[in-house]
Amino acid sequence: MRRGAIVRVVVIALLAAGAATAVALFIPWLPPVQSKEGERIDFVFWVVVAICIAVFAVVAAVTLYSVITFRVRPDDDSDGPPVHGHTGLEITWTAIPAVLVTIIAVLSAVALAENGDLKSNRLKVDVTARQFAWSFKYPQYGGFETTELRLEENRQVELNLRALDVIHSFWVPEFRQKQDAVPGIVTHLPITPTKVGTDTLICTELCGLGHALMRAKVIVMRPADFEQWARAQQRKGAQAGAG
Ligand SMILES: [Cu+2]
Repeated sequence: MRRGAIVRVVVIALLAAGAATAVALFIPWLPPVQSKEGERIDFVFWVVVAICIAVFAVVAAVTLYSVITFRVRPDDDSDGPPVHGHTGLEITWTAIPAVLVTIIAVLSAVALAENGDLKSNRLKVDVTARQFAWSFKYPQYGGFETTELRLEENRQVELNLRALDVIHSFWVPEFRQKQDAVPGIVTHLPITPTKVGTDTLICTELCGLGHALMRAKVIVMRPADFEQWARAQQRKGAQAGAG
């Protein structure tokens, strides 16, 4: 390749990378992340996006340059030159993706392992999914039951999910993770909320006519507020039991 050609390919690649980066950054694709596990997932996601932008830029630049430079002239009916491959190029375009895929695999494995790590001081909540509602039990606080999920800021919760009828799936977009609730088995999901506020739990497995309405409020509270609320619920449950 002549120097002028290389400069042209690089300029097109930079323009393509710039356009793709703008699309990635200036459109709010994801809701704000509000859990530690979600932050790790987002990190892997953005690394993959960056790799995709780089690959896209190279492919777009070589394609556009070739289409413009090597297009056939009018009345040119001759055959193109016979090309039998290029060993150096083939090794390059096999080795680079192998390295990239390995990087993604390692980052994903580390994020998954860290996200599955259970802390000893975790809150435990038994989640029950049924057509078409969620309910939540707090076994560490006398086992009272609610229809909204209340969690503590910066304290890991281990959700133990059960389904009473068909497969449902637990999803809070701000927490990023999804976990199916499957009849007959108990599935688990650790979450560490990082922001006080209210989000929405959405069933993300088509589970019947009321699927679209199968939602519940998720309220992340300051530790002291959560403790106060949980103790109050526990006392109420104990009184109702005694009555
Ligand atoms: Cu459902």
